Amino acid sequence: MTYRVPSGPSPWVVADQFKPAGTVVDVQEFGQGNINNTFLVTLDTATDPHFILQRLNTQVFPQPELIMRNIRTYSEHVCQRLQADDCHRRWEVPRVLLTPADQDYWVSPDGTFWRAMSYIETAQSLEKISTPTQAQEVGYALGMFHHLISDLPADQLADTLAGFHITPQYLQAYERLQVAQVAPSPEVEYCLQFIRDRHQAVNVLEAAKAEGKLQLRLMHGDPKINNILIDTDTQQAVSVIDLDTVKPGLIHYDIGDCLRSGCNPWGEETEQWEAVQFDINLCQNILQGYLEVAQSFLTSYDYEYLYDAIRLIAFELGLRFFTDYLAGNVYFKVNHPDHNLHRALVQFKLTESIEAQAADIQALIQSLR
Ligand code: GN1
Ligand code: MG
Repeated sequence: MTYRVPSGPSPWVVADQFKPAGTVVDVQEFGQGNINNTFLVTLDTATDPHFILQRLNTQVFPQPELIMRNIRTYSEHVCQRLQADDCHRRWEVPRVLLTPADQDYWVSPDGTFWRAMSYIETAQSLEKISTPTQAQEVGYALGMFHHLISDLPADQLADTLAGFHITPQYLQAYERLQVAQVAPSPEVEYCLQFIRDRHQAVNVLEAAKAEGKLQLRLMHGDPKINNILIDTDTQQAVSVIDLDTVKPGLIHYDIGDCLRSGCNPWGEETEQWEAVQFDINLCQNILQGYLEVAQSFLTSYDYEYLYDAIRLIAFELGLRFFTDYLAGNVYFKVNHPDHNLHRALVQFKLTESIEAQAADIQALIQSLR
């Protein structure tokens, strides 16, 4: 992805603030993130030759220091749990790197917010799933992530992004916009109608939460497939990265997000939005991998709302992209002015395909219980 790096200090200068053991020999833009700016830093050392440097988007995350506190609480807990669990598979937790003053972030004189995290070697993320085994591993990774925090009380972490995944609030934000200002086109009309037809159904998870059917737990918040690392030797999942939105929420947001991203073989950035479909076979593999670990802590209400979560989070992301398109692309990074419109169309087509397969997806969930 090519995008504008905002003004501020050079990442080469910032990398030195985290006092790495060696000399910085390379800094490259890294990953596909839509919000923060991420760099891979290379050092001239034999051990730990890389680390991840990120400039956090403080428009989106107004209290980034709370994010760092959450990540540290999360990783301390998970590292202890991994030792106690005597896990037989490789599982890695990204570590926060500190400055010489023992700070978990560095703020530049002009106010930009930076942090550094360890880089997990011999592992890579996927942009698209191409085999059933990869799908199973993606599901396992999310299950393992939820398992490892299932005994950390939700109130131990701060809410660092108010309203995140609260679908009715995204709908309200959309409705507040002056949609009349946008140039009419068949694609825009399709999105407007798509949202009009579904605005009644956005409350399903929040209502279940309010009724006490779904519990507030800790979640990842963004477990799309490129935030899951697969070991390049064993092809097994070894980590879930991008911990910015680890905070109280519903695990259904995570399950929905993982499936909307994993079961779209075209990928969320495809130009061929009209072709996009939800692959129910991949859904089966992901859910099997997930339930291998998660079965032990899911309630029967949790199962009851799985289908709704899959449909809703795809729709919600489409709504978020379309709202940002209408608002002038102020939240998600874009390569061109219609980028968020195209992304919205992809998610809406995916939602349509999920809805068309509702009975089969429900039957699949039933068969896995
Ligand atoms: C954003 O920044 P990134 O790419 O990790 C967004 C997610 C979306 C995702 C879609 C904080 O994640 O909610 O699902 O884009 N993160 C935030 O690719 O809004
Ligand atoms: Mg993210």
